[in-house]
Amino acid sequence: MAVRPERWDIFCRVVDNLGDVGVAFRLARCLAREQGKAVRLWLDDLTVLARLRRETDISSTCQQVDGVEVRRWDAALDSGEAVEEAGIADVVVETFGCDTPPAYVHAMADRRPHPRWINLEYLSAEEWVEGSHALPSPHPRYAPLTRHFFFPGFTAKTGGLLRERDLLERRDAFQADRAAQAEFWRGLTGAVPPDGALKVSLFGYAGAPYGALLDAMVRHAGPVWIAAPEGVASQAVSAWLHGSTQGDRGGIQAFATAFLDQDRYDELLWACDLNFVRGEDSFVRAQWASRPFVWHIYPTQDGAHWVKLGAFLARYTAGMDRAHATRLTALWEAWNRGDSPARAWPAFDAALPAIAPHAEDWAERLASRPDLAAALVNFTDKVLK
Ligand code: TRH
Repeated sequence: MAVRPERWDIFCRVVDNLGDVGVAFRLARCLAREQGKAVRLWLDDLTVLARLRRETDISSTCQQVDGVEVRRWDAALDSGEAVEEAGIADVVVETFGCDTPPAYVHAMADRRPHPRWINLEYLSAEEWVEGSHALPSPHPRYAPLTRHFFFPGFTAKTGGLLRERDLLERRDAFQADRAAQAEFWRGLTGAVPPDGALKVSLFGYAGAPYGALLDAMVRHAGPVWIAAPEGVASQAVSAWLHGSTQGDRGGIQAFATAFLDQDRYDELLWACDLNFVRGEDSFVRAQWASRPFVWHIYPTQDGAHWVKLGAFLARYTAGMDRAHATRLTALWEAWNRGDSPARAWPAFDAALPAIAPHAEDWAERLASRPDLAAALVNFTDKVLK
């Protein structure tokens, strides 16, 4: 008799921006495509997914998007009236502490065996993550129903990073294929970068010194080709171009482009020599692109993001030539403070040829570990069963 695939429910409530959904969808797709799970992704805001995957129907309560069953997480689920119809999964994942709907939790407590229950946390390079990863937290009211914390991370004592099985192979093929890259650039900007141009993608938060960076890049020895997908970065590029969405200024060819589909954004990262990224998902994708990058961390009111930024820089620059590490850190810190990179950019620019191999080594080291979806399945199979 055929064994039915294990059923997984992933809950994601949009806090802010795009990354919560970006990460949750990527996880759901890996679990469905690569781990053979029957996955339902419950989203409270389908418009964010529609930005990342244009095929999404924001009016639908249940749809297939790229092999993932996407359900609208609405009041009916919260009130409990839709819980019976929906049924309870074998494994329940709440992302970023979004709190599984209480009526659903109540039904989980009644189900035997209890579903395995995971809280997938935000990514951090901080040391304390290893001590918190995989810890149990019995539900105060429904014990022994227990939630386990699962942390992405950069070490073997964490859950690792999301990485589709064929990602690195597709990356290598694209980065070796000049014709594919030329076609990509033609599709995105209408033109192909000149040979030897420094190709840069820009994605970040409000407050980053975009104009000052472009001014500093004018001093780069050679042509610079900048692509900024629709958002605060593209608005800053247009302002720098005096209102145009593309143009040449001081040897810099800059483009305010359309927002790319999530998978095509990978190609932008692979096609560039340097990527400015932000948050969590693009931050990870830039590392898989195996190219130098600058991370605009999601700023928090309490300033805790500085500790998080420092923790990642410590891991990322370990083993790097100290002078190069200092130059990279100076640019990252100026970028995150919103300070002009007029001083930090030239030093970083000069070190780029030496930093590039480090980015490749870093990606290779990360790729030696299981991907997050596989680690999560292993955890729910081996540890929780
Ligand atoms: O949008 P973000 O700032 O999301 C952030 C993070 O999730 C962070 O962890 C969270 O605390 C905060 O929100 C509330 O950055 P992030 O994580 O890079 O997500 C952006 C998504 O957009 C990512 O999946 C890549 C995708 N993207 C595209 O699909 N096309 C594009 O053109 C661009 C620029 C990005």
